Amino acid sequence: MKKGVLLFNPRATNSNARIPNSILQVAASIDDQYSWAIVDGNLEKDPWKKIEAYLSSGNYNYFGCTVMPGPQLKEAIPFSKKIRELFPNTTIIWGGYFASNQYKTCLHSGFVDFIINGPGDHSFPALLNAIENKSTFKDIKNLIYIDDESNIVKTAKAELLDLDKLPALPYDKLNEFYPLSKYLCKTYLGKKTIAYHSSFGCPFTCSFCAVVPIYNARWKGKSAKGIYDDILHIKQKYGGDSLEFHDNNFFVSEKRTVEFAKLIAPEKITWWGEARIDTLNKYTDESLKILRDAGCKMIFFGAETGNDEVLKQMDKGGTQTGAQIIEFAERLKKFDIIPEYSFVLGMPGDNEQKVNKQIDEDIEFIKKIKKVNPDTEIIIYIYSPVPTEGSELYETVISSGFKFPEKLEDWISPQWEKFDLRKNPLTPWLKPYMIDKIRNFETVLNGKYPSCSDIRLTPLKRKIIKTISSWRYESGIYAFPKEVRFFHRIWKYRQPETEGF
Ligand code: B12
Ligand code: SF4
Repeated sequence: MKKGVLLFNPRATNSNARIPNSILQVAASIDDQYSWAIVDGNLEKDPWKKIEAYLSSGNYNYFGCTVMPGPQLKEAIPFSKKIRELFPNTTIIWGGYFASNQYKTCLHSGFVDFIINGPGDHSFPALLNAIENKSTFKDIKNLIYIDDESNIVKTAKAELLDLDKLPALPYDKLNEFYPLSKYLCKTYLGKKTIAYHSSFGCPFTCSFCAVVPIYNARWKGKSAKGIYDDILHIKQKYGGDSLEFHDNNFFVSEKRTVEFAKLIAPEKITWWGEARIDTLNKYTDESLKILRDAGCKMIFFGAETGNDEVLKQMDKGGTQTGAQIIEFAERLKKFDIIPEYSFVLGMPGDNEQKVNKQIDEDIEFIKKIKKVNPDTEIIIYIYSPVPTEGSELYETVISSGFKFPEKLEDWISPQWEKFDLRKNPLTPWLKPYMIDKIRNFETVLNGKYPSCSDIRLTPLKRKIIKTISSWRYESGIYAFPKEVRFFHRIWKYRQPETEGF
């Protein structure tokens, strides 16, 4: 008899749990063939207790875990290891960005049996069926495993699936495990924010991006009508009033975005998504106006840097330029859409002086943007390499002496945890004084311009922190901003760069 599948979403956040779309989509893929249960680490005090109870029941012999870098590893690694020890007959399958990008380390751990490399919608049921029927794995696409000769086998990538033809996400069944109301959280967008994912991949190849090795510049989106129907269902049945698109790049198709905006406009829903500056800059004024009128309040963009040479090194060049980044921030002001610009500082350079100079230039560039559009939200990341084997940037990184951990458990050591959060990248070219400079500037910037996404900061608190940070921001004296940090700490300032969104 076929046994059940236990799906686990390790804790990624301490507050505001989002709908766990990754495992929910995986659940949808097997819903008609296997029984399944979900344990969501974001909503459990002691998820291990629950996992142990499910596995002890004898009704589950597959454990599927979604894993992105960072805090999710703190549960994914020890729990999978314990399952191997206590329930050795359970097959352990990992999916998600960390598993796909760090597949060698995962498989050599001895407690990850299979990795779904990219979308699991067809591959996961195919894998379960192959195990049940004792048939071969090599023809299953998007799969990585160790074969009988101890070789790692990476099977062919599947064509991107038609999202309109995939089964609907089982929201109602999720609601039986965890009330959906717990996932509709209060954000700056609304009181019950829905997290929704409407496309696979991204058509671009930025050399620092973890999406590239998985999707190889491919993108496929669900139809505007399909998205609208899903959102309407959640709105009507569960009261969702606002929306975060979790797509890597929601705005690829102007036609689809505008069509969706026209459909959603009467619903009075405020929404947010991620885009490219060069893509959105091609949208007509009319389209941008339609988006804003339909509730699009803020859009996240990877601005990365103002230096055209570095943009080229990042493979962002050609169409995105420093001048365009500034002009576009100004253009969006006209439409009352807030640009949320993220920057990647600390890219490799020919020598120490060059790396440091680039950081100074990026800081000045960010200040220029704030001048033309002070509402622009700025997110600063420190460059953390991703293993895009074969890319020029990856070769530069490896030749500088940088090495990823060789053992899976090393990823949960404190220093690698910081790497995951893009806080301390452990890259040899970045000296401690440079990291301090970036962090100090970020603190002062967040003081002078507190994020509008921090809904806990009252107008008075905003005013106080802005006032005390102003002189540092204007004078460029960012070192030791203890007084700003003090207020951030006591008021628990929210940083979208580590907490997500
Ligand atoms: C939602 C989200 C979060 C949420 C997590 C909410 C939750 N789970 O409760 C929050 C906001 C907490 C978060 C945080 C972070 N995130 Co995040 N996050 C995402 C986001 C936007 C969506 C994930 C999602 O739901 N996708 C929708 C599902 C349907 O797609 P999917 O995950 O790819 O799943 C499919 C396949 O991968 C596969 N699959 C996935 N899991 C599994 C499991 C099994 C068993 C199987 C069989 C298959 C399978 O099948 C699925 C269906 O086809 C992604 C970007 C993206 N578009 O995916 C980034 C992303 C995963 N995050 C990323 C990162 C780096 C982080 C952070 C570590 C850093 C940061 N600053 O963003 C932080 C960590 C901080 C913290 N406190 O945890 C990166 C990972 C990059 C990398 N180097 O690998 C991504 C790719 C964003 C990016 N482009 O940089 N994140
Ligand atoms: S546009 Fe964004 S998601 Fe696409 S490859 Fe570049 S950084 Fe990654």
